[in-house]
Amino acid sequence: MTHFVLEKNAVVRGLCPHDCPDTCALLTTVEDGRAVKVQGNPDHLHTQGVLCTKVSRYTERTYSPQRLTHPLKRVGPKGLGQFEPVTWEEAIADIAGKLQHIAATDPEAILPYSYAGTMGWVQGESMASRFFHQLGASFLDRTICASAGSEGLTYTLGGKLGMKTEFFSESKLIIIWGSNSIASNIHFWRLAQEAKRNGAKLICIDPRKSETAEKCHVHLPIRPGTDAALAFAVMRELVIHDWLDHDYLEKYTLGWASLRERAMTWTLARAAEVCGIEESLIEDLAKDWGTTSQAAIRLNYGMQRVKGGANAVRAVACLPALTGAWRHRSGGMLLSNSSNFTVNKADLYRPDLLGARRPRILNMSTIGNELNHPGSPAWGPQIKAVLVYNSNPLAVAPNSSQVAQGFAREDLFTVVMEHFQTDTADYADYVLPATTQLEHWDVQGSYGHTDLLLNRPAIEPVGQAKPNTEIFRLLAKAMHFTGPCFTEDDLSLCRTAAGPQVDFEMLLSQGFVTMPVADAPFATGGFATPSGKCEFVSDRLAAMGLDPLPDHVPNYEVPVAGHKYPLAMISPPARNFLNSSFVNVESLRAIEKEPLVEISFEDAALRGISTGDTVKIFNDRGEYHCKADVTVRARVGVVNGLGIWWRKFGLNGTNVNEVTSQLLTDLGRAPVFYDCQVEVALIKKG
Ligand SMILES: Nc1nc2c(c(=O)[nH]1)N[C@H]1C(S)=C(S)[C@@H](COP(=O)(O)OP(=O)(O)OC[C@H]3O[C@@H](n4cnc5c(=O)[nH]c(N)nc54)[C@H](O)[C@@H]3O)O[C@H]1N2
Ligand SMILES: Nc1nc2c(c(=O)[nH]1)N[C@H]1C(S)=C(S)[C@@H](COP(=O)(O)OP(=O)(O)OC[C@H]3O[C@@H](n4cnc5c(=O)[nH]c(N)nc54)[C@H](O)[C@@H]3O)O[C@H]1N2
Ligand code: SF4
Ligand SMILES: [Mo]
Repeated sequence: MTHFVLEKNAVVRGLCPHDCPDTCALLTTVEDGRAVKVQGNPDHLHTQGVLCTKVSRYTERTYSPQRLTHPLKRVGPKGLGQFEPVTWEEAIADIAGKLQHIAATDPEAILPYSYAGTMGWVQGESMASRFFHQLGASFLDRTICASAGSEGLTYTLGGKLGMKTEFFSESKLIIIWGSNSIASNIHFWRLAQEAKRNGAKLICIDPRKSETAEKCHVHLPIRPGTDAALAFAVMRELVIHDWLDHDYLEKYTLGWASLRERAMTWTLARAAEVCGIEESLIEDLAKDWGTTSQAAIRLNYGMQRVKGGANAVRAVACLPALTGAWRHRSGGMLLSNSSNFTVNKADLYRPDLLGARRPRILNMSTIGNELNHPGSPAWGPQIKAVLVYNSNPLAVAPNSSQVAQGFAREDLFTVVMEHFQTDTADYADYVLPATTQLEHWDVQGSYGHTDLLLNRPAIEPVGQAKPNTEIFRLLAKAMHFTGPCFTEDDLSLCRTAAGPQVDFEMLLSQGFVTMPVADAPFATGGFATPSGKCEFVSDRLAAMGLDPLPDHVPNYEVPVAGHKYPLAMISPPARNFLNSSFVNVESLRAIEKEPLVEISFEDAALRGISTGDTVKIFNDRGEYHCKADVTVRARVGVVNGLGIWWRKFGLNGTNVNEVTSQLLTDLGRAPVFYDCQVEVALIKKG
């Protein structure tokens, strides 16, 4: 283990590991071995000394009386959360024995399940990957958040690349597209405010009149899943008014003639009908985009959680090339910057441990189906064991009744590594207490900016908690996996992850380093696509038998007059939660109060619903009870079921994912959380 002595009194440099584009630099004040304060590092450009409300309460979360402090073994029925404490030795020996027994028949019956509870490269997939590679377990396709948009972006721009976030402060037009920045990207909102003070116009495109939408100059409340239609109508306007940068189009793009042809079919009237907004809003949007130099789009993942999510991202990603917005450092677009970081995968994950084996890949987004699959020669063995870390699938995966049914299987062996007794932990055979960011080492990049950060432990582990890495080292040892890669300590893993190209000494002393990224990455082309151009048309997609051009792909579930589920439901996050993290932090839950659905005055009146009433949201997949909020935040025909509450805090023991489906996006195999038709009915007044 790391021979590293923690100081009893210190201010310790760290990083916020949550799934958030801001990736803040933290300063934790430690007094007498106890963390008393967590603040933003004022020396870090992107943090500017400020944290969101959630993480400012980090000590409350860390020292919560509900923290898991010792290993637990299930003693009651699955799902009820009845456990007794056991020693680490007993837990590890039993888990290793069970896994060995399953692996003796077929290691692919074992599945890791993890996502972004921590985005750290070390406490994420480092020792864990080595362990599962050696074991030969099934692979997990980590699609639950961003893979549709990421693929769309990658086919068009060549990678998860875009504007440097800091230059949005100089933009003259910012379109916030499918993002509630005030809730989920607060440091970007500060930049947008700065731009606004310097005269920039802010436009928000979002079905919900979010906290962000109401503070922008213009809000386009489009129907969920219609962003590509909007983008095409904008393109057509750009053509008609010749707001195009012909030189840029010619030199740095591929397939303009074909894209133009498709765009010309999207009249204002056609797009207005599909998007459910007035023509003039689209006309004005196009004019602003076409006539403002230094125009920028902050796209975010909210708009790709629908059937056509990847195509929508592709369509929007064409817009900056049409007008040559990329020529300016304060123009272009940003969805994600994560391709600027290169995790040293070969050394960190050690895929070589697989040898000749090529285990099957199972999709985390359809875990409900997968856990209930009996196994078949084509599909492979039935899943017999799941090891969950950094994720809470019972709450976050779609179609939860199926997920719950799967995890309730008596013949399934489930291990959950967690900070808290989550909905998923309630179904575990063993719950293992994990350390938080204040208690372990890590290193990671960001998907919203271009700095790499290091996290030092500030305090000793709370109770008997152990880092994920240590849990996998212990399991590896118990399963007789030998070799130095199974004993590498966490500080060394940080070094391995960062790779040789990073100045690790600077990372150690300063806590962050900036990646070498050009200020205006595509000013003169240089896209990371095979052609080096912005690919409106993709030969790679054509080779896969897919449409080489972006298109408007309608939702799976669309409102049909007279249909029994007439309302579209989106389920963006509540501001004070981060996915299902923080829901159990009492002071934050007190702000969000109760699970609720936002519904328009018109839709509420039709159903006799008033604010504060208890309602049910339902469809053929299930029903979810919550409180109604009759509000202008919801547009007619769309309800907003704010997420992601723990099921056990729900009024009927479910959450919003009870009604979402396991269907997948056009590209990227991602879930379609915001492509979901429901009905809402009154249960109880007041
Ligand atoms: N406070 C807080 N911050 C978070 C998170 C959190 O849970 N809470 N989650 C983190 C994670 S995991 C991620 S991936 C990022 C997500 O970052 P964002 O993608 O910015 O996520 P949201 O804030 O959910 O914003 C999505 C917005 O998209 C809107 N939307 C829904 N459907 C559509 C559509 O079809 N078209 C358009 N144009 N808009 C649509 C929603 O109403 C919502 O306001 O945020 C991260 N930050
Ligand atoms: N309906 C609906 N569903 C959604 C979404 C939506 O908008 N609507 N958003 C989706 C998105 S964008 C995402 S990213 C997923 C998020 O899904 P997840 O990544 O599963 O996110 P969380 O719900 O925050 O769960 C993370 C868990 O990891 C734990 N954890 C944190 N750090 C550590 C650690 O160091 N070690 C261990 N062992 N555990 C740790 C936390 O305590 C927490 O319980 O949810 C998706 N689900
Ligand atoms: S959740 Fe986001 S905004 Fe909040 S501290 Fe972490 S990185 Fe910063
Ligand atoms: Mo996410």
